[in-house]
Amino acid sequence: MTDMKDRLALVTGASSGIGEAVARALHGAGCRMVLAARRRERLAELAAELGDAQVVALDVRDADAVLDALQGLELDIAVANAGLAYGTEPVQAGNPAEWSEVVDTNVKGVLNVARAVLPGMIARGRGDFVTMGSVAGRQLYPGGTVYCATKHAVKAIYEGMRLDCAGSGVRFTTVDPGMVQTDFSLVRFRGDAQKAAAVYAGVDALQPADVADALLYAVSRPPHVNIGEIVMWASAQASASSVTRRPAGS
Ligand code: NDP
Ligand code: 8X3
Repeated sequence: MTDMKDRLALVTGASSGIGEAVARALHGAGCRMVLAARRRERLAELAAELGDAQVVALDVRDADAVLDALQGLELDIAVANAGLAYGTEPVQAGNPAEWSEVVDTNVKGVLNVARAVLPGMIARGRGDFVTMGSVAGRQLYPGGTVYCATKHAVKAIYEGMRLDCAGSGVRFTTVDPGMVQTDFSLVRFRGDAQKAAAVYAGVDALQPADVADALLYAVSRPPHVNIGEIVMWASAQASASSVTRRPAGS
């Protein structure tokens, strides 16, 4: 493992779930943290707990705000993790306002962060840019068309950035998990806690710390090694649409 001490690391979506766990893991490995998301108070709580983290309240959909907030930072690691889904309705019953939020966050949000931080990394000849993809970027499932389309786009952006930055010294990694127990489903089901809980019923889903552990492995390899793609599943998940659950009550 490469020494992570004092590396400066940005995590978007650090106010919850996977991003929060990634921030804890990177901080635990010695990184100085920049925590970004919209909910400033949640970031402030995490920063207070970590002791020495910088808080950046931003909406990744706002290209100018992202550029203003991030372009001066001398980042060693950037984790473009912020993302969400709404609903499981088929396209023909979809809500264009929700499509816009999901596409703008999951796709343009990654591009906005990349535009802000890659020039500095390229100038310094090093850096890790990590995208939080999903198995939904590799497979489709019923009710997931728009979300899956955004995660397919994230995979394309990961591949494209590797080509755009070839020879620069910047490493690119996409971490693509299956089901992870977070607030993702609560957001997806627009606050319906019962529906959200049903997603994880009877199955040992991946936990945010599992994803953080894999991501930490990738960014802590020696400089000549680039872990490109990490696909990880709960052991009970065979595909994006196949989960084996324990019978109720067992
Ligand atoms: P959470 O809902 O727990 O976290 C989502 C994070 O994204 C929050 O910190 C939220 O912060 C942030 N976020 C959302 N919209 C914006 C925005 N416009 N600007 C800035 N930050 C934003 O879900 P997860 O931790 O599960 O999701 C994190 C990532 O992991 C997402 O990209 C998701 O697609 C991906 N993923 C999730 C899986 C799962 O099963 N949970 C599986 C595979 C991938 P705030 O609201 O404060 O802005
Ligand atoms: C989020 C989890 O199951 O919708 O990527 O693909 S899932």
